Amino acid sequence: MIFSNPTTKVAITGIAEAGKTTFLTSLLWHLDQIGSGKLEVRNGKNNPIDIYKAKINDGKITKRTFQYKQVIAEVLHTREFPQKTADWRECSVEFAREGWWYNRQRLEFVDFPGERIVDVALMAYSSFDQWSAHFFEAVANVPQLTPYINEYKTKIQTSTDAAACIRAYKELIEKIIGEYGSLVSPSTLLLDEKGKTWKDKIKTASGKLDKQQFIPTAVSGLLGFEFAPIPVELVPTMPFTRQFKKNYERYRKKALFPLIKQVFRADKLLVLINIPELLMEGGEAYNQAVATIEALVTTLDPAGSFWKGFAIWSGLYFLGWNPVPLREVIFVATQTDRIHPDDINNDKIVRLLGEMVGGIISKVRPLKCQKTHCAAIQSTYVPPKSNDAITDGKKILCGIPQAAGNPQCRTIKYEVDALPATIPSKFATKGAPNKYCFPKTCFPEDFPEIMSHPPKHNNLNAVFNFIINDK
Ligand SMILES: Nc1nc2c(ncn2[C@@H]2O[C@H](COP(=O)(O)OP(=O)(O)OP(=O)(O)O)[C@@H](O)[C@H]2O)c(=O)[nH]1
Ligand SMILES: [Mg+2]
Repeated sequence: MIFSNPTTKVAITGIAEAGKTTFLTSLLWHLDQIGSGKLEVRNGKNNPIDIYKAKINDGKITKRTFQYKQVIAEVLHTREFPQKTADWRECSVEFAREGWWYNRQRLEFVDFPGERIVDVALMAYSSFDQWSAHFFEAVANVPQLTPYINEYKTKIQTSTDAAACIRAYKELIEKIIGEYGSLVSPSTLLLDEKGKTWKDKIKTASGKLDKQQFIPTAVSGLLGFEFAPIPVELVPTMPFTRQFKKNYERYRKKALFPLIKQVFRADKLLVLINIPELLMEGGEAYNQAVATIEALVTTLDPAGSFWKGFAIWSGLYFLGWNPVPLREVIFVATQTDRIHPDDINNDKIVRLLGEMVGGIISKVRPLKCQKTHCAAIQSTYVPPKSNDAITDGKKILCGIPQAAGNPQCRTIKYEVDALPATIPSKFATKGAPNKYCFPKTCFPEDFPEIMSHPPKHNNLNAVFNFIINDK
């Protein structure tokens, strides 16, 4: 096996802000400094092994290369998490591995902007009609959106030109964008081709968001070749259907395919899921995250209908050729430093992850799937024994929460919720005082200042061991 495939291609996926780039940065930092012994590497039998002579990005450096040293330098300088990913980036790691006769192992990673993951549905839905139908199906699951959707349908029924329809679609997106990010498709509405986010585009000089600017700056597809969904019953009659179909095809080919091709080449798929944030955001965000991840994983499933259809169509299926190399999916609950270690040690976090992705795993069986948890950067700690009064269901952490009450960004003791035993069937509504609380954090005060001291992490090694060992 080692001879046949010494390279493992790993696609790092997950919805926006799951922590993909932070994970990659921390992992490369630890691998670069592997001699520091802060990353315990194990083989498939769970025995510790040594890896050495690590080379990162040893090939040709292109504009696509994830320049990890620059990212680390910036992190050290600013003492802030890496910047949001504007476009996909790749990097490679090669190292010698103890216990292998042919002892070099090579990994190739691709990191994506989370927004683009939502576009995977566009790959699965090869026609404009299917994509439109999918859009209306997805929004129908959010009853709060019904009046806006009805308004949109009425507008397009009465509009005679494509521009009016696209404008009506942007008006609809303007209403839902902040709350229901993963329903926004095509993803250029969230992050344009040049890597500018919708928030960047509408920010005023003083840093405030000017909502009036959304419609004039939003792009629904490629600039000059936009499209908007049309309800199935109207598709045959609308005068601009043909134009939208062409523009949709163009978007798929020019913008999407080169990017998604990178995910389709992966041997291993990492799906990072930020459970603390989802619990804080509530039921809708949770449902959308599950739906997005399901679309991603089922589309990539080598035995799934998408690929089977392609292989049968091309005759490859009967020759036994498998068009997708994907061997394994690893679901990772991220940013676990935002919860109390008790909830990691008692396996609650992995149980919640299992509850969230269990339905997806059963749909892609027999594809191998694993689950684990990780904090790529450990920014909190449990204060030494204290007599603090703890409210029911709360736990105490020490760190720098990005929360009201800590404007000076000092290390303080603060309360977080205990994780629930199961995913709640009903979440507290936004803004309610009993909403879950796991604040985002700043870098800890003891964050290293020097390159040779990679940051503290929790369980990063487990994810790495999953990557380098086949189940
Ligand atoms: N406490 C903590 N916060 C984290 C960690 N990783 C990420 N974050 C937080 O999550 C934010 C987003 O992290 P990124 O690594 O940029 O997330 P991403 O998945 O690459 O996001 P996109 O590039 O937008 O798709 C950061 O700015 C941090 O606030 C972590 O290990 N611990
Ligand atoms: Mg990123």
